[in-house]
Parts: sequence; C-alpha cells; structure tokens
Amino acid sequence: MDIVFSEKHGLQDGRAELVNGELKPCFEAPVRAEMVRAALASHDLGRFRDPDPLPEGALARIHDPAFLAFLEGAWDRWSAAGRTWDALPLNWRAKGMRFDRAPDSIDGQLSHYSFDAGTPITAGTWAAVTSSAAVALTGAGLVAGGAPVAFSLCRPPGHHAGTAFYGGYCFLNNAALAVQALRDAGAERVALLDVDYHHGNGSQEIFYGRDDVLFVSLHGDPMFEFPFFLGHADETGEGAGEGFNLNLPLPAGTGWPDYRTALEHGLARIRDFAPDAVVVSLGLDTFKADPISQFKLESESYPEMGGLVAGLGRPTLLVMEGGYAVDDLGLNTARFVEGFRQ
Ligand code: SP5
Ligand code: ZN
Repeated sequence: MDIVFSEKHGLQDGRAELVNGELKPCFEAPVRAEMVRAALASHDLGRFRDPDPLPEGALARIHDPAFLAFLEGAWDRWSAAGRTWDALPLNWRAKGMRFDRAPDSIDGQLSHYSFDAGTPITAGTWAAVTSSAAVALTGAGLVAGGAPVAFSLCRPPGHHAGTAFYGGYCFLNNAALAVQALRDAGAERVALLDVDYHHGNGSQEIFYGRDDVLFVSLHGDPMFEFPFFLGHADETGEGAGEGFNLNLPLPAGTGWPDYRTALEHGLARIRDFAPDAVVVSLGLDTFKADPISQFKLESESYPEMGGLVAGLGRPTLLVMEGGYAVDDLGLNTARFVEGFRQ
C-alpha cells in the first residue's frame, strides 16, 4: 500500500483555539501526523511517497474561486493590519442577517467564510492546506490507476470544509477533492464513507444535490455535538441527490457494538449503490480517550472496523481526518489499516 505524506503539514501550527471559553493550544497540531507516520512506518504498512504537485484548477473542481482567493491571501491581509497572533473570526451571522454580500475587510471576510473560532489561519496555512489537498489527489490518482487501496496522510483535515467555508480545523475538503478526481478519472459512482466522530458537514454540503456520489456518515448526534447545525438523520439529499445522503447520528457514550451495527447499515447502503471506488474520511476521534469526543471505541475495535470497510471489496482511498488522543492515534490508525489489509 502506498502512503502519501508531505512534511509541509507542519506549516499549519496554530497557536490557540477558542474552547470552553478559553484560548487553548490547538488540538489539531503537527504531532498528530507525526504519530500516524511513525506508527504506519513501524507496523510496516506501506511505502511512503511524496505528493505530486497540485494540478492547475484542481481545487476549483470543489471550491468557490473567491473562497480560494480569500484563503490564499488571508494571512497577508491579517498581518498587514498589524495583528501578530493567528487570524480568528470574532462574529457570525444569525438568521435575519445577510448571506448574499461578502464584506471587504479582513475581519468581515473571516466571519463570512468561517463557521467557528477553532480554525486559525497562520502564515503557513495556505502552503499546508494545498499540500494536504495534493496528498489526497495523489492518493486518488493511485486508486484511479488500479491500486486496490492507498492511504493519504492528510493534515490539516478536510471534511468540515465546504464549497465556500472553512471551520472545524479544516480549510480545503481533501476527501471531496479525491472523490471528484476519481469521478474525473472515469469512476461513475463514488461512495464517501465518513467515520470521523464529527459530522462531515462540508462533504455533505458539497455533494448534497448529486446522485453520482453517495455520502454516508456516522457521527455524534448534532443535537449535542459539533458542528451542531448539520448531520441529522432526516437530511437525505435534495433534487437528483435525494436518497444519496445517509446520516447515522449516534448518542454520547456509543461503544463498539452499537457503532458496528450502524456501520454495517451504512456499508449495506454503499453495497447497494455499487460504487466504482470508495473514499473513507478516516477520523480516529471515536476512540474512548479522545479529549474532545464522547464515543467509547477501544483500540481493539479498529482492526474490525477496517476489516468491515475492506469487505466492500472496492478500490479504496483512506483519507486522514481527525483524532486527538495523540498517544494512541498512530496505533489506532495502524490497527484500522491492518484490519483493512486482511
Ligand atoms: C476534523 C475534526 O475532527 N474537527 C473537529 C473540530 C471540533 N472542534 C470543536 C471542539 C470542541 C471541543 N469541545 C469539548 C471540550 C471538552 N473538553
Ligand atoms: Zn472529528
């Protein structure tokens, strides 16, 4: 199995996020990817390779050009305004305010394009997120070229980022870019299975009106968990996409037996869809010791989870998303991949 990885992930190293009313060190930190890299290497799970350069126009297959221009220039505008800490938004719209006009100022645009105060833009953000996107697209190319499975060790993660918004530690939607690249390479139907603990609201938004991409997500119920405003079971797709979005929200405290039942339900829907390729948004924040999550999966759950997903028997790209229990993140990721290889 090829493992695509870039050292440039380390250029995203935010100083703080707003959590529980305090500015705290970012949970989404460079050590995460280093732990995964070390564990995949020590378990001898594949060959590491660098990403290919980003093809011209690849990001605009998913993201709004004005949003991309904003992300690329945001740090320079923020620092030109004399700010020395990372760029964070301070306010958002509520119902009754306008969504149809972007403000001119950097502060107004941070608010316009984001949905949380946990996702700092730094001097290195653009370089890191474009490299993470390249890691995903290179993995998609390997799967499109006939690899049965490949691992894109993306960081920063991507599944909370939408057509024209960032948040939830995500800026560009790596998994969605990979899905689109597989479609563009000839796959007629692609399934996107999201097992990150949080609902993949960006991925859902991107594919909500489409019947060529089936989105299936297992996650903490948005009634109690971030991102709060998407991820309910009654969101089933719209227009041509009706029936091609399956949300499986689960309660706090969910352990492996109930998780497995929901996963088997999601996998049955994917089998029925008969995809030419599968992309997995692989978050390991379902682990019992995750510091920001409330599921109770054990390390021993991950080989079985990987085995169940592998049982789809389709060409599959694994795309790294969340997971914040850094001492166990590498091992849990390796265990998922081991199960996948059996
Ligand atoms: C990719 C990904 O996993 N993004 C997750 C973003 C979650 N950000 C919100 C974190 C809020 C944590 N609240 C619980 C605090 C427990 N001390
Ligand atoms: Zn997550």
